[in-house]
Amino acid sequence: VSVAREMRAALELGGLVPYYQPKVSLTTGEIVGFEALARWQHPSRGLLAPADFATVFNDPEIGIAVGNVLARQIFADMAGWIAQGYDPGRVFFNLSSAQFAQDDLAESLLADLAAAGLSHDRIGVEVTETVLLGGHGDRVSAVLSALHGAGVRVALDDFGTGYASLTHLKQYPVDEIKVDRSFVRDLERDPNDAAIVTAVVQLGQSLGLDVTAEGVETEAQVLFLQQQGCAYAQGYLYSKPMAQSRVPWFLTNHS
Ligand code: G
Ligand code: G
Ligand code: MN
Ligand code: NA
Repeated sequence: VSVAREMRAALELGGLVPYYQPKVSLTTGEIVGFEALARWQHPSRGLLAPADFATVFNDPEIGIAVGNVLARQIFADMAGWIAQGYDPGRVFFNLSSAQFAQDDLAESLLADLAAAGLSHDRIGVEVTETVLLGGHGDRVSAVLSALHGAGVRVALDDFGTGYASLTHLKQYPVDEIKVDRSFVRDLERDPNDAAIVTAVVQLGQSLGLDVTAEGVETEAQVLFLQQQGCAYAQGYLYSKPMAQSRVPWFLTNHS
């Protein structure tokens, strides 16, 4: 059985679900939102992370459906939390290059958001440079401009690991950059990583972009990032990605 075929069944049965990793303000310590990350509750292999099924995101046959099913689930989860009196902040999710084959991607996401009763400032999208360089160049620009213009924030993911980063910051309506966790991991030991993180934070400040550090695992990393003026952090120090049902608990108990 091909992964794509198994995934088609999972989409119908609700086996593909978003998990949520909190994003924390490095100035106030408050939770400002979450990143949604796909997980597959596989009938025989257990809970799978994207490393085990990432090909489906870019499958031309089902990549669009995968993205739309996940987005609708994220909006439903958010509407549920809000109805229960919890404020999840702004929730970001990842867009794959296959999704940009959908010519009404921006309108479709905004319509799903409206159907869930959520305003545009509740969400953000993350794209990697690989997505920007993917096969749908003009549409990527148009879609991101439409979303950005509607109040959806646009984050450039895995920043520093791809090509032509600086050009992309001019060419696309980017609101935020996410420092890849490969630079954060060794920043206490590797002066080159520390220098790169410092430079990216300064670049963000100069261009008026928010900067989020990914993969934060230690208090020493937090201290360094705070000293540099990095605004936000995500990582295991705060929480691994969690199931939808745990988010209200996390929002209540995070101090
Ligand atoms: O959750 P995890 O840390 O294992 O994610 C691994 C990678 O998979 C990340 O780089 C992330 O960008 C990607 N990913 C996770 N969820 C999604 C998704 O819903 N859509 C796309 N396109 N990529 C995702
Ligand atoms: O590329 P993207 O940022 O979308 O994916 C984030 C990936 O990194 C997810 O697979 C997530 O599970 C993982 N991740 C998140 N926080 C940490 C962390 O603090 N340490 C490590 N090693 N991985 C992390
Ligand atoms: Mn991401
Ligand atoms: Na990343």
